[in-house]
Amino acid sequence: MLQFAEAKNSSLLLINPWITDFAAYDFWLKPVGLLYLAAVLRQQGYAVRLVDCMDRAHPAVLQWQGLGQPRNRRWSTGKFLRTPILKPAAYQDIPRYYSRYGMPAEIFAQLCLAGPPPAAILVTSGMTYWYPGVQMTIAALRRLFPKTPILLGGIYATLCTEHARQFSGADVVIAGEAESVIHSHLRSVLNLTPDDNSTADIFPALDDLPFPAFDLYPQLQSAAMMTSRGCPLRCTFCASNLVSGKYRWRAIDSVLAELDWLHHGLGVNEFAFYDDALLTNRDQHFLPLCEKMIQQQIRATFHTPNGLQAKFIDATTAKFMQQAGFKTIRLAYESGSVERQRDMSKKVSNESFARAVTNLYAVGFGPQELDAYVMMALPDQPLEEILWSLAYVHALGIGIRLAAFSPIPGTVEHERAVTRGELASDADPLLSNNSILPIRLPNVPFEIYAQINVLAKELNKHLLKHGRPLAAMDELYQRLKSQIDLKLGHL
Ligand code: B12
Repeated sequence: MLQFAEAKNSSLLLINPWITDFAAYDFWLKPVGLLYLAAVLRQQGYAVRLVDCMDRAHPAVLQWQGLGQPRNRRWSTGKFLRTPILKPAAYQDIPRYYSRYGMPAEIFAQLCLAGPPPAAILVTSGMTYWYPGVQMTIAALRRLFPKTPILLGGIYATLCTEHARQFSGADVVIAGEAESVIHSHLRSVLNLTPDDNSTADIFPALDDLPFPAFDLYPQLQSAAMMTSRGCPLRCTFCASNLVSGKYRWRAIDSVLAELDWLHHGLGVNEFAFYDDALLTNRDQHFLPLCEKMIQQQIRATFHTPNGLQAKFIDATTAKFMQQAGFKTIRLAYESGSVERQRDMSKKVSNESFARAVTNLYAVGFGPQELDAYVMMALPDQPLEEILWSLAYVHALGIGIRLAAFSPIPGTVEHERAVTRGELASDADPLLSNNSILPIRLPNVPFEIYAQINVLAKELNKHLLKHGRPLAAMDELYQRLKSQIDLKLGHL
């Protein structure tokens, strides 16, 4: 048996797998969880290497495309490379192309083989319905390293653990946050025994964790940050409490030190906050953090792709966000139905939402920076509820981001869908893809939802072009409703 001290010579290969979906776009996508593990393992003496299939800025990927720099859109976002692939049987009726997104397979193989042979391979996973990408990645790794143990963790592994054990191809599947347990799993996989001083299994507080190992990227254009983990709310559709444990937050100085390292040390100018509840502890956490970011004059831009809770955006918060350099602000609205808002978790009301928008407008934000998530195809959701919500958001002068609902295993809505007989309890995780609208109303065809999507896009275009809404709320709602009624009449 190897001694623990020998772990210090063990080389580990960390992999962010390909995505398989109908669409995927790089909104500052980074495998933060895997990078935390990389940093912890490095601290414990392992030699770690990262191959991120979704790294658009990797020199080998750019060279393959004949590019010097990635083709970026606003704020270093951009399209992933796309390879059309056959649709899984569960998607045969969906009239859309299906693809594998990320680096070409030959580049992936080259990069995996470029270092010393790994003692073990750690693969992360994202959305549950991206599991075919995980399977493909693991199959490719098996061909390259037939005898090396492969460990799988991440969101799919956590929410669909049994499915992953059966179908992913990994040797070991580990659910949940793993900084505190990864070392003991590796010890057993690698047949290592601990040395006497090993404290690796003591659960680390967030501030004891090293910064996520972003320095493993050869070129970095954006980074994702987490100033907190978990969420105190229990929204019926959300799985945050199943994947992220209890709500807790980091010391501001630690967040600032990480920001400083990423910005001045690694040259990153675009930052996405991945927190589930960035504003919850506003007075002790977010506002003092912004204040220091402003004092330190960090010349970077900040984005909140995960929806913010509107009720916390008062005049001061809006002012601080503007001064600190926030450029993409997404608000969690979900639905204008008061009953639905109450049932979901009471996190938002139409009044608190409108107040947040007014406060953000007052400090100079506009449709370029602001949009709101509106959920579509929720259980028993009348079309009128969606249209009313769209009209409400647009009339306030901000963009609409339609987020189709899908029941995530382990959530209240999943349970409800199973009880109502709309979903099998062991349904294929592919059916949790929001693109396929798994819980749409039985008498409403797919085309109607597609049309609502088109209408939302048209409203957004109008707002960006003219800087003001197409019409006031009531008129707008009537217009949307008559357009959808017309379409329904034609079908
Ligand atoms: C940031 C985020 C995003 C980002 C992108 C994140 C990404 N890299 O893909 C954005 C904002 C773009 C996004 C979008 C969406 N998201 Co999102 N998102 C999150 C969020 C808030 C955090 C994920 C994260 O980075 N966590 C931080 C790290 C530290 O945790 P971690 O990755 O889990 O890693 C830990 C463990 O898993 C483990 N681990 C990880 N890797 C490995 C590997 C090994 C070997 C081991 C042993 C362990 C291990 O250890 C890590 C450290 O503790 C989660 C909620 C949550 N709290 O997890 C939702 C979540 C993943 N998203 C979700 C949803 C629904 C969506 C959307 C569909 C929303 C919508 N309707 O539009 C879209 C779809 C995106 C798409 N199709 O491209 C769902 C999951 C859905 C599903 N079926 O899987 C979640 C769970 C939230 C929810 N509503 O319940 N999302």
